[in-house]
Amino acid sequence: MTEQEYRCGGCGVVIQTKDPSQLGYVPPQALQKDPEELYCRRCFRIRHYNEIAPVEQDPDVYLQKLSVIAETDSLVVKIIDLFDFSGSWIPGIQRHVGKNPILLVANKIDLFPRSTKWGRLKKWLHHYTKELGIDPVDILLCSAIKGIHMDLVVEAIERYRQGRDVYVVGTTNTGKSTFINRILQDVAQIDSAITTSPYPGTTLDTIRIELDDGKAIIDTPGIVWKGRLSEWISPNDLQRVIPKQVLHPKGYQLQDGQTLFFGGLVRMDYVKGAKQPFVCYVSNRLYIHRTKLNKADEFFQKHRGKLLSPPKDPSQLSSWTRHRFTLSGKEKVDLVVSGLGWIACGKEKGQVDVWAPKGVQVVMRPAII
Ligand SMILES: Nc1nc2c(ncn2[C@@H]2O[C@H](COP(=O)(O)OP(=O)(O)OP(=O)(O)O)[C@@H](O)[C@H]2O)c(=O)[nH]1
Ligand SMILES: [Mg+2]
Repeated sequence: MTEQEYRCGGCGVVIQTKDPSQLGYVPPQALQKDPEELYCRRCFRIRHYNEIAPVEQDPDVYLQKLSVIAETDSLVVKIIDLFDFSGSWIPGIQRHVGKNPILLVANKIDLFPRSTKWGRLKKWLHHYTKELGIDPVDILLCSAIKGIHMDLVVEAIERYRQGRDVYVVGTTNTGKSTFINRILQDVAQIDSAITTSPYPGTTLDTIRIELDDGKAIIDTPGIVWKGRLSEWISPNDLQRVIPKQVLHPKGYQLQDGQTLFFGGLVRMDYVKGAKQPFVCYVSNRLYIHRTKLNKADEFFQKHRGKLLSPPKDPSQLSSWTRHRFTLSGKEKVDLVVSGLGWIACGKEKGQVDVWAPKGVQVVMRPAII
């Protein structure tokens, strides 16, 4: 057997012993150990030193890997990051997975405030999933990291897989590998087999974990979707943008002619309308600054990269594009900046401009909470 046939148990990449600067490197003596327990140098560093190891990915390669699923007979578990619902979708997922049933698992519920009405949220998910043209066999809510509702998820997987393989799919950073690790830990008492990290693009190839019945649960590399702000910012800045704790929403009563800055990443102008609340669901570590709209440009020029950070280095991000929204006053809506969070608006009529780096998705949706 050549060394090329070994794969890293942490990220799925092919193992090599020739070039320490390339992916998949292990020192030659490592090959003498159990090949099932090989971890590449990148995984070793992420796991033991929390090192940041971004890899430039070609989105098409990962989409091709996903398309293999269409030729199998399996259950597809699609992981959604509930904090970033719109950034969690793989466009045309049904095409990629063929006729295989999809079980939708909304992860990271631990970030949602305790007052969340879960029944209502589930209805919201059903509605949106339908609108996106997907008909999952079921929708479940969980937190892989905290182990919330994982028993129900495992039960549902057993029920729907009917003796077939299980593919776990999703965009980057939704928690697929954490989810599989949690299942392995709960069901087989195996400790953290797959590498996870706070940065997108951790898993590099499919990782197959055999089940007792000869079938497998398969981790897949996250699909890269550049509409998310989190795909554009540096790993250091990301630490202030991706929430780790339950969200403490910050509410502002705004008059028209007022502006909110979200660090130096995004800006929201309340252009026109009656006084109303705007509640921000973003990482607790992200600084929000309120100022007057007519002073906002000047304020930004003066404080960007300092008070208004992240980004620490403003030149890293593309310039802002304006997204204009009309609040109809009929229903409660959220303005979502993919990868950053959302702003729940009040029920007054109005006009809002959201400025976000070019390419980042900004949308309006009926309120999630
Ligand atoms: N708050 C919270 N964070 C989670 C949860 N599950 C995973 N995470 C975090 O999300 C980040 C990404 O987790 P991974 O498991 O590496 O995500 P992935 O989908 O495998 O990512 P790729 O391999 O890049 O596609 C890590 O920082 C995890 O700790 C959860 O239930 N709640
Ligand atoms: Mg992963």
